[in-house]
Amino acid sequence: MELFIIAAVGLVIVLVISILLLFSDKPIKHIIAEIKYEIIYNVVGSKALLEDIVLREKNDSAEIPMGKGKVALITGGARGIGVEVVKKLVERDVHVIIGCRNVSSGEKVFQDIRQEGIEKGDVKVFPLDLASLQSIKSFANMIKSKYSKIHILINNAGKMFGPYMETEDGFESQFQTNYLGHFLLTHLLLPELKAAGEENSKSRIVNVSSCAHLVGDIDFDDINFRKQYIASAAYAQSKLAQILFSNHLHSLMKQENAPVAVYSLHPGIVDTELFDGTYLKKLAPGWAIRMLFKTPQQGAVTILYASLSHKLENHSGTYLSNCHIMPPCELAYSTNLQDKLFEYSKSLLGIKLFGKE
Ligand SMILES: NC(=O)c1ccc[n+]([C@@H]2O[C@H](COP(=O)([O-])OP(=O)(O)OC[C@H]3O[C@@H](n4cnc5c(N)ncnc54)[C@H](OP(=O)(O)O)[C@@H]3O)[C@@H](O)[C@H]2O)c1
Ligand SMILES: *[C@@H]1O[C@H](CO)[C@@H](O)[C@H](O)[C@H]1NC(C)=O
Ligand SMILES: *[C@@H]1O[C@H](CO)[C@@H](O)[C@H](O)[C@H]1NC(C)=O
Ligand SMILES: *[C@@H]1O[C@H](CO)[C@@H](O)[C@H](O)[C@H]1NC(C)=O
Ligand SMILES: CC(=O)N[C@H]1CO[C@H](CO)[C@@H](O)[C@@H]1O
Repeated sequence: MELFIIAAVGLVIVLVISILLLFSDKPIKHIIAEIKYEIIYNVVGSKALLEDIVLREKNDSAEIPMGKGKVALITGGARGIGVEVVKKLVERDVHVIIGCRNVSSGEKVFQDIRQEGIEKGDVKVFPLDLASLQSIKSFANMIKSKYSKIHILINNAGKMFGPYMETEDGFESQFQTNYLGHFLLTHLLLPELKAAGEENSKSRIVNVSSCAHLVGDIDFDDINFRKQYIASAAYAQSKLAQILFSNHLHSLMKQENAPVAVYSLHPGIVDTELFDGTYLKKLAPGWAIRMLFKTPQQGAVTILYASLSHKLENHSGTYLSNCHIMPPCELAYSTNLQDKLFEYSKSLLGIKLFGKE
């Protein structure tokens, strides 16, 4: 039954988009590329949905240990999956820092948590807009002045699709919000992460990527998609870049013998506002989405697992889905591509030594 709904919804979306595109005034090459991406996304998405359905119940009961004394920083903790991550971390007695664009919405999240009667933990909210390198630097300075140790960094904030847009720094907005902004944030906070880690209890960097990385590639000649913008290709590129970076950073930390573990993950296909404005939301009936997608609470589980589970202590550098270590795509292992992207990102940001200044 679920298989049938997934196939039907996917087919309708591909058809409708193909028809719409044929009537648009885009060049035929662009139309073919968009349709190709649409088909591949539907295949990858359907596979991920099935995986979630098969594995989801097991992980609703995933064991998440307490985190008393730990400080966790999450980007985008005031909406979507992030809210549920914050709530569960506070329940586990963690001190949570939320970086988000609207500080009062972050504070509202904390009020709601206290109103639910959860007395443990704490939440502090600071302004962060990943679409502004200046904002990221101010945010990091603020955090560094208040905290000497950060045990968990959760790079969660993200943006999907949408019309072509460049940030104030001149980068395609998904590339900067999902990848480059987190690259800079991780660079700036690495000293505090290193300070918090211990030999047998490493600090952790958790990158919320996506199964969409499977269809991604890195286009160094046109990283901002100025020549031909395909929103889904740009999203996939940004999510692949996160995983490449995770893997590279893992090697770097190992070389330095630094007590920092890194994980990247796919949270599942989750019913959040991330899909607002997509054809999926416009065409698929609400009941089908509720039946097939994870709730934000379920989407938070793998992130919490990566943040706190003892079982992962010796598994830095892995990619998780449904609390399960999974192989990412072949490209993610390419050390050539990892190195190239790492050097390229450093040069874009004017960073000489990563994590040191
Ligand atoms: N939902 C899914 O099915 C799915 C699947 C795979 C991966 N993911 C990934 O999971 C993560 C969370 O997604 P979600 O589903 O919770 O999406 P969501 O409900 O749309 O929330 C997105 C979050 O990102 C923040 N954000 C966006 N742009 C930002 C910016 N410029 N600066 C700071 N924060 C910004 C938002 O904060 P504001 O409140 O300031 O807007 C919000 O907290 C994303 O990385 C997404 O790619 C989601
Ligand atoms: C910020 O969040 C608060 C609380 O959720 C909300 O009332 C307000 O409208 C938001 N402001 C903006 C500019 O979105
Ligand atoms: C996570 O990805 C960001 C880019 O999105 C990168 O800057 C950061 O170093 C990565 N961290 C890890 C541990 O992979
Ligand atoms: C991780 O590896 C160390 C060193 O080999 C070992 O002492 C420790 O018990 C391992 N931890 C877990 C949770 O497996
Ligand atoms: C923490 C936990 O229980 N994770 C489980 C999620 O589902 C997979 C697949 O069944 C299990 O192998 C994991 O152990």
